[in-house]
Amino acid sequence: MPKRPLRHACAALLAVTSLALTATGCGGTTKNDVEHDGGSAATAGKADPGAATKKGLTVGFLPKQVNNPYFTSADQGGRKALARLGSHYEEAGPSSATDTAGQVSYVNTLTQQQVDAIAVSAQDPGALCTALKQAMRNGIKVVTYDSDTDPGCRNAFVSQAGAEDLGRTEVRLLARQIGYKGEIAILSAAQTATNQNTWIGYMKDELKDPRYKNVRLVKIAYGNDDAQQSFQQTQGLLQEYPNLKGIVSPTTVGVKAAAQYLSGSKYKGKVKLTGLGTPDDMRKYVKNGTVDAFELWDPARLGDLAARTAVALSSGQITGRRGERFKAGAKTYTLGANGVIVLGAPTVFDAGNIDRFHF
Ligand code: RAM
Repeated sequence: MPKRPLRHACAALLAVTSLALTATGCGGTTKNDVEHDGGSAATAGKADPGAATKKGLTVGFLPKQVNNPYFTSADQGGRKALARLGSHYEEAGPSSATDTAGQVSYVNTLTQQQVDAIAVSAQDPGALCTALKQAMRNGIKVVTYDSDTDPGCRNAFVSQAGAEDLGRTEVRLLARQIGYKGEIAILSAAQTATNQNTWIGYMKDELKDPRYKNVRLVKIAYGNDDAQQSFQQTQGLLQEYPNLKGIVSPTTVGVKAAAQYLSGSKYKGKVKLTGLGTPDDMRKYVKNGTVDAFELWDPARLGDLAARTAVALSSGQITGRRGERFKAGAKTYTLGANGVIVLGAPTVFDAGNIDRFHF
């Protein structure tokens, strides 16, 4: 059965109810069906690394949150890459980083629109799975970027940096700044966010090392990638823990709000802050002595790689299995376990280099 009509039929059904779709197994016998590869949902059949790069594809970007400058940069990177490859870009997504139901309905909308691929940053590892599996059954390739789902719910994950490395380096940066002594807290994004929770897991593990024996993690607060909530959570942390020596905030929205609070308070320069921020957001706090150093990758390059991965999947150059290789611009990437593709190492920004970066 040809792909388009089938996908169309499925989409029509989807409009009625996604539960009915699960029961009918719509698309269950097509060659686009998915199989499990001990991890990622690899597409049946072999990858053909020499296959031509398809043009005229439509890739729908679904960020955690549309009005977050980090995702604006990331998705613009995706848009530019798709334009260069002769394909089309769309973006849809919720304005709140805790609107998981909203993300599910955007997956369903993109499925009904019969896009060729979806690039999604998931607010929650499991909540999108039914909808994403349905999309894959309809022949749509699914790439997660920035924040993953459970591996069986997508074909590949484009990770911003090694998750372990990010978690551990955040703790190392902060511990150095507080002289390896005192109470610290984490200001995270949404409580369900896959990426932040993975990094926090490695932060806790790093803290088990004897060199941190005098460092104590007293609280993990959640600002939900909302500027006001993150600001209030920072204020609350300082009220609850007056001896707090440092905060690590692995979210661009959180670290900016925490810097804003600290810089206008008596804690400026005394309570150390690090995390994952954009140079444009953090420049003034580095210059005014609130923040010594923080890190990030280039979000536009992450979006670029997510788009190129989506096109490589749709072109059959990769299927989502470990060891497959594909060319993205000038670089060749290899899929790791569970279909994970790592962008590269993050950059640490401080007063010495921040003016060289603009994003
Ligand atoms: C926020 C989001 C995003 C995360 C960055 C560091 O913008 O939570 O998922 O990767 O921060």
